[in-house]
Amino acid sequence: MTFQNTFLRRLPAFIVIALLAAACAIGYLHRNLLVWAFFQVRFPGKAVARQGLLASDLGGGVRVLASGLDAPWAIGFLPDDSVLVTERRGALKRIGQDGVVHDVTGLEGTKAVGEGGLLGLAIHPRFSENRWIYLYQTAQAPDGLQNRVMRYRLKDDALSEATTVVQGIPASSEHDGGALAFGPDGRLYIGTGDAGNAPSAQDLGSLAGKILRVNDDGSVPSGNPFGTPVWSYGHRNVQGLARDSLNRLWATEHGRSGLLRTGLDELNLIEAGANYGWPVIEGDETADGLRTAAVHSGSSEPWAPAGSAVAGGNLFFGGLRGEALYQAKIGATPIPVLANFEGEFGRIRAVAAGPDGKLYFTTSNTDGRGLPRPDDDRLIRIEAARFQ
Ligand SMILES: [Ca+2]
Repeated sequence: MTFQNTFLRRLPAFIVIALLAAACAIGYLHRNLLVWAFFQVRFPGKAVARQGLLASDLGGGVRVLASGLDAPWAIGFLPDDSVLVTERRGALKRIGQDGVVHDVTGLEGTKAVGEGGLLGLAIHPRFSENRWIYLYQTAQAPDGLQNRVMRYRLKDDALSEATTVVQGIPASSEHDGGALAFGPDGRLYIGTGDAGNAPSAQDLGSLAGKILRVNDDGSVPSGNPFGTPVWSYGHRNVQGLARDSLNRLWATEHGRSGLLRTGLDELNLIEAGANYGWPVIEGDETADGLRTAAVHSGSSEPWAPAGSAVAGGNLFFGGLRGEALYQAKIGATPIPVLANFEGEFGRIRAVAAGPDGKLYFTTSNTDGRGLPRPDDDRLIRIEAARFQ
């Protein structure tokens, strides 16, 4: 047998091996795309959101205020209208209305693992007097990861006087919650996640899978339904809290993601002491003593809902997997949901209503689950009045 014959007989195997190697190399180079494609798989079921506006419908009403951010998670406004932005890997930025990005120094202890890291942000209602800001942070505790709420004094782009306000919120690489918002009662509301342990959402002794209410020093206010920080329970992963014009509290919540059942992302109207059902009921299921979602995504087009804000009669929330700025018309029953900017900016995380009456949101394409554009991630300002 000649060398040539052997080579020709083995040629098909060589070609198969070469093709496999090329496929692996291309797959590795485009791993973000493969992850994206996997997460874009749609499942059968009824889609809830209708198509809303495109950026072009707003004409010049869309302005990129800052670019090059690193997985921004939450935004808040200072009295001078500059925007504080948390970045999940642990940095805090202040962005002026001129678009200049300033580093805020003095923040330590962030443990960015999976969905955990530097998450929510709230600015004290009397910030002008006390200069207090609140941050929701995943950190290392002696017995593992924990989520905690820290209070800092912010002056001249530096943090000082670190104070732990709430600690011992269960943490994990997934379902870390992270929403922070002050209520009209001056109390701090905190959205947590089940940290991957679903039964903990029903355990009133755990801070996982809850909405908490505390005083600005972390103590338990009189009037809390269980005499603990727990305000409501049975939540899977609360990442957005917003008040409407009637001072009602709304929470966005991620539904399950799995191969057999996915989506059922929820918007819930929150009342003290109520049980929102996870993991006993999901979506529009009902059961005695459990609250059903005000509206949910269905399973065919999941939202993965994040930060939220109310402007006019609309509650806006960011869609990570849905890649849209969702708009829930909360004055109507049933609540219609529109998907604005669908696919135009990629994943959308933080949403907040500015003191200037405009709406601000951030993209989340550098969080490891998206396809970053060259100038991602971005802080974008839009004219809220354009939305009906
Ligand atoms: Ca629920």
